[in-house]
This record gives sequence, C-alpha cells and structure tokens, in this order.
Amino acid sequence: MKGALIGCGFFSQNHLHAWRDVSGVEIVALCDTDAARLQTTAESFNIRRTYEDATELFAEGGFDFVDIVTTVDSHRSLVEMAALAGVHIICQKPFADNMEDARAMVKSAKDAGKTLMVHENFRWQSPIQTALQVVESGDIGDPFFCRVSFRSGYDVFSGQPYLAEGERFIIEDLGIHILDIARAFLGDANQIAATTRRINPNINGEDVATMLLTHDNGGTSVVDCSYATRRLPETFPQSLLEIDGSAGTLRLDAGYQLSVFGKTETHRDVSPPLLPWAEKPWHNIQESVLSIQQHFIECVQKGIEPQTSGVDNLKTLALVEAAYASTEGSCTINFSAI
Ligand code: NAD
Ligand code: 89V
Repeated sequence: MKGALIGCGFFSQNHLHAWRDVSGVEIVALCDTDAARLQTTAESFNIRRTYEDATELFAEGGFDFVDIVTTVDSHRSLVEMAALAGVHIICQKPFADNMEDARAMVKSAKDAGKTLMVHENFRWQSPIQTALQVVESGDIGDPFFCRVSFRSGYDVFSGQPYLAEGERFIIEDLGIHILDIARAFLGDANQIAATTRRINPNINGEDVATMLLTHDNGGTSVVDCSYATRRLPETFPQSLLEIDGSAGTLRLDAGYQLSVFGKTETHRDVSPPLLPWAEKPWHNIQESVLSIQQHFIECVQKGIEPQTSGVDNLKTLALVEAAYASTEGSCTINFSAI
C-alpha cells in the first residue's frame, strides 16, 4: 500500500521510521506548510514527492492512505480533504478539540466508505497490551476498579512548545491517552468528575488532573495525570496500573514491573523492546507507534473497524470534553449531556 504523510514535525519522525517497518507499505509523498521541515524530512527518509499545500498533494494522488501528523487545528480540513479524495485516513490525537468537528470528520469518512482511525497509541504500548491480555483471560475475575496513573516531571515543552501555549493542556494532550486506557480496561463510561490545577507558572493550561469515572458495567476508574510531579525514578512516559477484579489484582508498577495475583501469581518485567531507531525513555511510545500503524494497515486490508477508529474515539473525546465541563461547573457530568 502507498501512503502520504502530512505534517513533518516533531512526532512525524517516529511515524516515518515505523512505516518503514510495516511490511508492504511505502510512504510516497510528504506535505508540510513549512518548506524547511519538509525538505529535511524528505532527505532523511528519501521521499521524492513533496508538497507545501495539501490540496496539491490530494489533487495529484497516487496513494491509498494518508497519515495526518499535524496538530489539532488542521485535522478537520485535512480529514475532509482526504475523504473527498477517497483515501483511507489515520489521524493523530487529539482528533478534535470539539465534538462537532469530530462528528463531521467521522461522517466524511463514512460517506466516502473509507477507514478512519485515530492514532491513539497508548493502549498499544506492549506493557498495556500484556495487562489487557491478563484481564481478558479472566485471571483476576471481573474487574471492578481501575486506576491509571501518569505522573511525571519530564520537560515535554522543549520538544513540543505548543503544549505550553494552549488554554487546555494535560487532559487534552495526555489525559486523553489515559482515559482511553481506562476505557480499554473497563469499557465505556457514563459519568465523570474532574479536578485540575496549574502548578507550572510558565504554561497557560492545567498540568495536573484527577478524574473519577463510572463505567457502564458498574466499575470505577481513577485516572490521574501530572506533569508537575518531580519523582525518582522519573517514570515518563509510563502509565501505571492498579486493577482490582472479583478474583484478584493486577499491578503495573514503575519500571514496567507487572504483578498478577489471581488464579495464578506472577511477577514479570514487561519492558518494551528498544527498536533500532528508538531511544529511551520514548521507546515505549515509539514501539506503540509501530503497533498501531500495523493495526491500521491490517484493518484496511481486511476491511474491519480499527480498535481506535474515529467512531470509537468519539467516546474518548466525549470524556475529555466532560472532564473540562466538570472542572468548569465543579460538578459530576452525566454522559447523556454530551
Ligand atoms: P509539530 O508542530 O512539531 O509538527 C506539526 C507539523 O505540521 C508542522 O511542521 C507544521 O508545519 C505542519 N502543519 C500544520 N498544519 C499543516 C497543514 N495544514 N498542512 C501541512 N502541514 C501542516 O507537532 P508534533 O509535536 O509533531 O505533533 C503533531 C501531533 O502529534 C499533535 O496532534 C500531537 O498531539 C501528536 N503527538 C502524539 C504523540 C503520541 O504519542 N500519540 C506524541 C507527540 C505528539
Ligand atoms: O502523547 C503525546 O501526545 C505527547 C506526550 C506523551 C509527550 O504527552 O504529547
């Protein structure tokens, strides 16, 4: 399959390395409004066709799917262009910063009969996948409580300066991943209550958030995230898990240490592999980029719905919107309201 990639910034380099590792896929064209970034990336990855304007990229075509790796404000126009051009779409998170844009993008892909997947990669991290397999095996019985915790003092702003600028920060950028992990373990949620703080005076948005979710199956999740937590060892970018089930417990502790106390009792190191192009501590995220892109291609080839499809992601985005609404109104938000 041939692909085009739009957005040659910080994170796209991981996508491009990972695409090289997906068998049967070739990225044939690149697009970025920033000519210098476009040129450097084209040279690094030896990609001949380059475009500064996405309309020209789609007009010339010659690819089966597009990988959109721009920040959120350009997603709707690019997804709609891609759908009109009749190509499959994988788009980075946050998919949208409002539900109206998100629903419009889902509709455009549906009308075009093309696959639309959101690059929601945290649930694809291999330690999280291993934990999901344990829970799905029934080893700890029916899960009734889940805590997903991401607390770090890592300086994300040097690589991604735009994160310091927006009115919204941690729930929209990072909490979105952690909420998606809670959904992967306990299913859809119908209620959320959230509190936020801004500790770092040099950014505009919130850098600490604590969220309490009620799931449709009666389960409860606590989803907590912070970029204001100086700790040793620094755990960036690990999501730690505490899952209690009717027949046991699962813990994913710092350093990728997985303990299961259920029908079996095991302690395992589930550290992600360091891919040849990856570097610590990002290797956990980088490996998940490869896994999610492989999943996208498999789904397109088999004609099946990806796990984190556009439709599925509406539920994660609704949690993000409800979390902000909860902090604004100091109240619990019921999902029928979103
Ligand atoms: P970036 O600002 O470094 O790069 C974005 C690039 O897109 C820029 O080069 C910009 O010129 C280009 N661009 C913007 N609008 C365009 C348009 N209409 N047409 C063509 N090019 C356009 O941003 P980044 O840090 O690479 O982040 C990109 C996205 O990836 C963000 O949504 C971010 O949240 C996400 N991200 C995800 C992860 C993850 O683990 N899933 C990690 C980091 C970033
Ligand atoms: O995944 C992300 O979107 C990144 C990071 C992990 C640094 O928060 O912004």
